Amino acid sequence: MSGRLHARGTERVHKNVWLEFARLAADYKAVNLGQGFPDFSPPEFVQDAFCKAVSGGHQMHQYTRPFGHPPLVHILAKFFGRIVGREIDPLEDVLVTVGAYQALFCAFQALIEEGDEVIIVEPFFDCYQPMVKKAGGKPVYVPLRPVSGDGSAVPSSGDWVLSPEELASKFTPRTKAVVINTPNNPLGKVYKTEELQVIADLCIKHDVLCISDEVYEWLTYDGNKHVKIAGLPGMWERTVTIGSAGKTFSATGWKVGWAIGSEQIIQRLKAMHQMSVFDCATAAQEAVARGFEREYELFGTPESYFQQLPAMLHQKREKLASCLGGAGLQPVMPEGGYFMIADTSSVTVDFSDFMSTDDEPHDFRFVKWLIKEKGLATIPVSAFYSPEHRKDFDKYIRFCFIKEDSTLDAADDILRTFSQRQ
Ligand code: IK2
Repeated sequence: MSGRLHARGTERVHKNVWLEFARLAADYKAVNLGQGFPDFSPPEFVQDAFCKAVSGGHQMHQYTRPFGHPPLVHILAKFFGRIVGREIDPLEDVLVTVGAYQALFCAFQALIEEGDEVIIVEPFFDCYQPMVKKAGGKPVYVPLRPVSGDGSAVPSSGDWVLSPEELASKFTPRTKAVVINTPNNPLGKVYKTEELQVIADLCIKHDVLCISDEVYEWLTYDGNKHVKIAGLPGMWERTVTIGSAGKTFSATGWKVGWAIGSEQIIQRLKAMHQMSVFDCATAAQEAVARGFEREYELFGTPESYFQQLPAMLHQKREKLASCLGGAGLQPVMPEGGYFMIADTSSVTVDFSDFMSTDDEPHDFRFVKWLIKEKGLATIPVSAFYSPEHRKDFDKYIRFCFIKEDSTLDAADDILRTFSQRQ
């Protein structure tokens, strides 16, 4: 096709890890620990709120306020204001989006210009890269690196750290933003205040933005606490914090997300939102608002879903880690989120009969083999890295553990065959 008939940055849309591996998982009817969504229902209080919304009169079936349904922006401002210890203006500082995904899209399109450099910490949720490029920006990558212990302890996502010197070396006069994701997908790392402070100091020193993807903010384990970089001194006015009701209330199909930040930044994102979707689904926003209102009242109590969900996931995390360990796939214990990566090095597989190309990274081949030969779907971790660092991390694959125990048991049955050798 003539170059005049399309725009740059749209050519590789079909090469998407989610499309590819969801299709394979479905074709092979695999036990699915691949894509990150629960295979159980959201809590009853939000389901009830949704039902009430759709049966409660005509307004819930019509457009609501374009930048966010009023009850939702009010409770988000109140909730997050309490966490970061500042007054958040519901009408100016909050934008409701079609999932966190659209919040990310609006942020990159609204804030990044041709030639801007954007520092992305690896591993990263894969859409950051094409979104930055589509906005005309240049992604600059800096990986979290595992610090090796003495081998006695179970590896943890906390062992993966950012070198302050390496990060500092990536800043140039063209740097516009730093993108972080805590708790991290796929690793599960929960950044500590000291680590965020290093990033914050550099953002302030170089006068750059921080885009902080916090969709797994309620899911932390072993006493690890999620910290919002927007709450650190000097960061509110330069940070966009992104969240997801899909991850918060186990309802990924509702596609409700948000961006929170200073009015000066959020008004730019609102412009992109207005040019793209304009308005989000009313009933879903109403249900999410009711969910947050309940959680606001119950915050910190055992009845809170924000306590119950991580408690349930903690058990699932232990279960999966023990299955993986038994199969010789050394897990990296996540401090947060609902994914676990595991090292495939000690499992020897003969790929020669597999429909993979020779230049394909090891983890892609491993996952294809696992789906086709063993009926277990996972995601290759090198998909969360830049081309320059992909090879260094292609021994890992990612498992999702927000699944029914019966699904985890089915995965365990498959993994047990590993210890009996392929
Ligand atoms: N940001 C991160 C870090 C995410 O993980 C997601 C959702 N991705 O989950 C798919 C997977 O990794 O298997 C998003 C943003 C997007 O969130 P939402 O669903 O609210 O658009």
